[in-house]
Amino acid sequence: MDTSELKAASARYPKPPDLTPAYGTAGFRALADLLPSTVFRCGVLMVARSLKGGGNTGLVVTASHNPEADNGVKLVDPSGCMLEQAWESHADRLAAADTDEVVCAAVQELFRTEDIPYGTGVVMVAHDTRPSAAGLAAAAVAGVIALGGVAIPCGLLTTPQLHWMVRQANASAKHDEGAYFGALADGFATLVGRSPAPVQAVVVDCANGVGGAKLRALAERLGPQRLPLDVRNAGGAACSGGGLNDRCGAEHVQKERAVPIGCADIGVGGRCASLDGDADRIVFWTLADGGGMTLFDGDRIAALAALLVRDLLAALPADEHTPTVGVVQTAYANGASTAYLAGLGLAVVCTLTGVKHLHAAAEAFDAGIYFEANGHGTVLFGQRLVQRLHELPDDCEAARDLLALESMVNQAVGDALSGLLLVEAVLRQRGWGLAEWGALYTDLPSRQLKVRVRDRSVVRTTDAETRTVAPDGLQQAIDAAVQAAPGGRAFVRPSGTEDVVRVYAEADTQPAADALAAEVMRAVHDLAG
Ligand code: 16G
Ligand code: ZN
Repeated sequence: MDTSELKAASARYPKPPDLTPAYGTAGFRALADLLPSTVFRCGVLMVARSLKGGGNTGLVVTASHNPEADNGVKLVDPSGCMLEQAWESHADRLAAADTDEVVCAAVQELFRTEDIPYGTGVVMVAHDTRPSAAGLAAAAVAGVIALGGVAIPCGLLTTPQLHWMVRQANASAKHDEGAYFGALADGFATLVGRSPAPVQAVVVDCANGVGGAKLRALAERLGPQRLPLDVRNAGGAACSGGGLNDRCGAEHVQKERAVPIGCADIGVGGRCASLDGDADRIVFWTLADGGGMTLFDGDRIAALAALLVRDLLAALPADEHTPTVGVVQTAYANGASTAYLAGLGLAVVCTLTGVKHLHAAAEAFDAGIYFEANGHGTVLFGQRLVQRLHELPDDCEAARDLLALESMVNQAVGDALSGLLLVEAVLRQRGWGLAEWGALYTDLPSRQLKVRVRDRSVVRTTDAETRTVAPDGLQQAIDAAVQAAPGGRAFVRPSGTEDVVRVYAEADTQPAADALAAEVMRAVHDLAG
């Protein structure tokens, strides 16, 4: 393999000497200024992945809900899903190479160990709205070209849009942005039928990110008569004082339970939603009578999705194979939501945090619903079920609705725009408002805290992060604290995206949940600090 071109190109993207980038929960993230070498090398990597997987791959420059000065890169496999986990170590090795020679050696080693055929890999490259994003996307393109690949510049896209496009492209299906909006809008139109649109527009806080412009385009495609939307914090000229993810967006709303900026005029009971900076998460919220916020998080979206899927599958004609349905959550799912889903008679599975883990577990079902409490999730339909739905007669309404759902809900990854339509469709079909949605179950009071420690990797977990195996004594301390709290549950895990250990606690009352979280935090300080 002649690596002279790669070496010369790599020299134009030198790695800062002290930087050892690590592929985190969903890719690389750092201050944007530190990232050109990492992104260049990811471009190189995704050419190799394309050659190995025999299809287009994708790369999107974004740091999701992180502050505007940060950036990052998310990598898309030929399936449209996130990069195969076995390749994360290849990404680490390449990103951490100290010299251009080591970069070339790492690439040669990769081709050898993975037995990659030589050829022309194709990488679709997109980016979010960060000021640093276009420059970093150019670094990715340079990386693609340096390994003899073809880069398809896709410009400004939400992360889920790029995942969707890669998946469609490799299925030789239409994969332009118009096709994406069409899939979502047509699916929604079928699901809501002729039922009248709500009088009150849904207010959507777009975190001043890429979701703003994309939601506007989707709204236009849907038409106000189908779904009236009031788009806020759309970025650019419509930016209401804050920058990207600054005091707004899904992460802010879910973690702080605070009304986003630009939404101060929202009245009690208004139906609102917040996206994150790259529009792969959505949570709903409203203002309660006393002024407090009521949050409708990913767990609650999963409950609506589960009701819809369960009922539609039950309405299909009997078949010798009854489709399996499962809901996948993480340890962060509120205990009340887990109990509710189990009560519906559905399989409920708990996995590690991070979409890649939930997605993989959901694929085991004919219909797999997964949502993280933070609002990232989707509904996956297996091949066998989709084929059966296509074979059923045209007048089978349940089959028609399920196929509409499959088209509306991004099959590659969680998508805030799909999530918005999913919630609206289910509420509309049932004639429900937020009150009925909220009444499905009552959340157990919970508290999340972060602890800064010297080295968060000393905390090691097992059983889908619900228990710790290190450091010594920590799990015993957590068990003792949980025992003392009525209805208590608590766990800790090292964050995959921030230099902190996260603490989660829930209990029968808010003071008890707060006290349990504080007690567990103390134990982390004492034993892992
Ligand atoms: C990333 C993950 C998200 C996870 C979060 C956990 C994807 C696309 N995103 O944002 O799923 O909930 O990390 O962050 O996988 P943490 O490790 O800092 O708690
Ligand atoms: Zn995101």
